[in-house]
Amino acid sequence: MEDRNLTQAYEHAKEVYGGLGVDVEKAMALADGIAISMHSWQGDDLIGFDGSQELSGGIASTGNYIGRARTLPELLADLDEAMGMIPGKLKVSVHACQADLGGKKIGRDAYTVQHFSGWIDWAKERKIGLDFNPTFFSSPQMDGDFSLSSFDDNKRKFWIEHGKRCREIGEAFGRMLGIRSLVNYWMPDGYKDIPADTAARRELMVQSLDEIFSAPMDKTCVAEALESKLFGLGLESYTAASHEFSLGYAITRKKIYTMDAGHFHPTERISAKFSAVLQYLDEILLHVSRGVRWDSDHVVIWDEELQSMMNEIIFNGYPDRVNIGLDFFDASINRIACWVIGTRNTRKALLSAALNPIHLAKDAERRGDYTARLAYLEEAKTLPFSAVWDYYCARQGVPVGTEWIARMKQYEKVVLSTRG
Ligand code: RNT
Ligand code: ZN
Repeated sequence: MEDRNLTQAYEHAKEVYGGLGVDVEKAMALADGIAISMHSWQGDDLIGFDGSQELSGGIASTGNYIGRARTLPELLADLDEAMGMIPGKLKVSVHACQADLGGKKIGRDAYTVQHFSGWIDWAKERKIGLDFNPTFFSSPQMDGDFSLSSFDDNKRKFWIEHGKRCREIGEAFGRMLGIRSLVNYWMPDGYKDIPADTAARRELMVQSLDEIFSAPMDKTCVAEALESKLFGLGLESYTAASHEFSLGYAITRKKIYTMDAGHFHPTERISAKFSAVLQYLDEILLHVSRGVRWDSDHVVIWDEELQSMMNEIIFNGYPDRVNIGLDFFDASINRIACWVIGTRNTRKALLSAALNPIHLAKDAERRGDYTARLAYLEEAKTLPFSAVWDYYCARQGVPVGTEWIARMKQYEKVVLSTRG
């Protein structure tokens, strides 16, 4: 903390916030301690290392920027580089297709924690937790775009086994790292055009999920989440695991419900839904993303919706019930920068929420004084937030402001540009 300007600006901000009844130190500690689960697949365009060549399942990563991580060591090095520029508590979310099979041909129905030992060693050294995701796409075992609701008994069974393996791997992650692992189930299963039978697939999907989750697991090590979706590319007319389907499943089976910011109609905002679904669920998982006109998974920027999401978590006291995961993938710009921008922004929005003197607006609301409520909400937007953010970054030993850009460019020159 040598920069005197930084410290002076911080001291001033502390006074301003203090005058409004906000304890800046407490706010920084709160925002710093909330885990953000960084999605590993920003680094490899979701190609993985288990032999799949291109993405299926109605999702897409567009762009051809240099430096895609082609191996696990490359991906881990890139994650390290990004994490050195991001303040606060992190986890990393791994996809099953990122297994390290050591050149062997192994089906996804036979993956074990051994195929992720490289991930575990890496996470252990950094004292971070790992979340996990089955990969129900990009595989010759898919029945078109169907997995758990395939009418083909063999294919469906294959994917059920994959689903079981993934919980086992998650449980092992949790046990070995001492931090609970969240395993997020997302299946693309759906139709491009109008189905004749909308029930059959969903009945199979419920049966398959129930079978996957039938074995008892240590809840302190693993928890499972189910992600809903409106539609995917080429799957416009019908998605088996729709919102109502997944929410109902999560409530009745005591699972976590995953809400992806890009999975709803463009005018819907998931931030508006947290306090509704949390009346019935213990926990939810967020996939923080940014859809531009469709579920395009653009890099998360500090926009109104990101701030609203983090406000909902902080203002309602939900840090222990809302798990924050990121889910975006842009291959058209430097992938390290994508992680840094999106994750720093999420942390920034958390800190901004924690610093908001929301008690003033809440008190006004209780009194029925909606004029004062609006005034407080608006004045909060121009409080000296950036002075606290910069100070916080400096104190956590990560670059302040634009400093990280030169570092990212240097890594691109020395490391990324050498990749074929
Ligand atoms: C797809 C879902 C899902 C994936 C990840 C990679 O629309 O959002 O979460 O993005 O599994
Ligand atoms: Zn998602």
